Amino acid sequence: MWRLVQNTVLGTAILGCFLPQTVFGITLGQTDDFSDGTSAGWIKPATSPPATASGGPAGAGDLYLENSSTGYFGPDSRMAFLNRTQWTGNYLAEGIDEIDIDLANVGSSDLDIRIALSNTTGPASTWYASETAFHLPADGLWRSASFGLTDSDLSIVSGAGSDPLVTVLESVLEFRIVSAAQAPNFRADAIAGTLGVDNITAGAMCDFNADFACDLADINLMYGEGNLVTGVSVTAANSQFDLDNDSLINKQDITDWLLRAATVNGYASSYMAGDADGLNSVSPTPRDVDLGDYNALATHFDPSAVSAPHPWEHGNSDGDSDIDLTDYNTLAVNFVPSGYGVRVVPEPASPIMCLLASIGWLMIRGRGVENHF
Ligand SMILES: [Ca+2]
Ligand SMILES: [Ca+2]
Ligand SMILES: [Ca+2]
Ligand SMILES: [Ca+2]
Repeated sequence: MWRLVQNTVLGTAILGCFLPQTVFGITLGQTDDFSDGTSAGWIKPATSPPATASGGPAGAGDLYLENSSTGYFGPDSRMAFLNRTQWTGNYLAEGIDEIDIDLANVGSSDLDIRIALSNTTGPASTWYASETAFHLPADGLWRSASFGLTDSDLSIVSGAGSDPLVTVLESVLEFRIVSAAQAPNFRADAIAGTLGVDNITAGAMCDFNADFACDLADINLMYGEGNLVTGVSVTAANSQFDLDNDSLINKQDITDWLLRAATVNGYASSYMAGDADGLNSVSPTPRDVDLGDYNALATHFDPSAVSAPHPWEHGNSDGDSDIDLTDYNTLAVNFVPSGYGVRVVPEPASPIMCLLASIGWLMIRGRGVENHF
């Protein structure tokens, strides 16, 4: 009996090593480019999936997905298609807060594209949809659209009050691309149209150089926009840096970036201002504000900004042109040489536990053979 229980426990532990740790597959940076000629899991439940066509944003030979709708009655009347496979899962854990899609309207009616997400499937579910549609004139030109996944980007359009947005983003089960002109909606308009989509990409707002990492290079790109203490006005060319959407790139955007980047990199708390050498670290690497950070600041101390520009790693935590007492005081207030944001992550199926369980299993199996039960 003891052996039965022990064998069962160990057997279960070993089995756990070989089962997928997550059921669904959303990952930061994943892209559907339709280059294999399939619809890549995008479907229309009542009819055939949309088909690929040639002539995407990269030109002749670049395959894209083309979805048509009739505008009349029946299953093909509405401009919508959806995914219940690789676009499901935990968007928050992956740090995904932006979906980028190349779009072309190859039909004859203007379209207004939104994304919609639910943590269950079907019309009775909680649905969030893009607050603002991406207007797509019927001119056949390819355009790059970004759809945010934050509270200010998405509105609840069904199941109001049942699940907050974070709950849905932690377990997305259906992802839709729809055309809905009048208001946020997970249901598409009945409209005669033909929509081309390509390069559907899961991105992060804190990634400014499109390498699907949020690190030192990105915050320094934000610094390159100008003096972030006085603030920089937003234009069409630099709007990606305005993370809080107040039309000014300033201190609050640095604060937002430090939190978003830490989330993408697996930390439960923000990077701290003053951590001059810490922004390229990824969880579980410890973070600190220590003498190393102080030395970086002291080495580059430049209150008159004679040697400007000063990037983050010089100890310039406020994003202006100097390294001065303000930067020093921030570092001093945040000084924590023992490390910050430390948390213990239980890993029941870690490789070491799997190895130990396997060894225990083999020992018991071996003894069982030897004793002939
Ligand atoms: Ca393509
Ligand atoms: Ca980046
Ligand atoms: Ca540090
Ligand atoms: Ca400064």
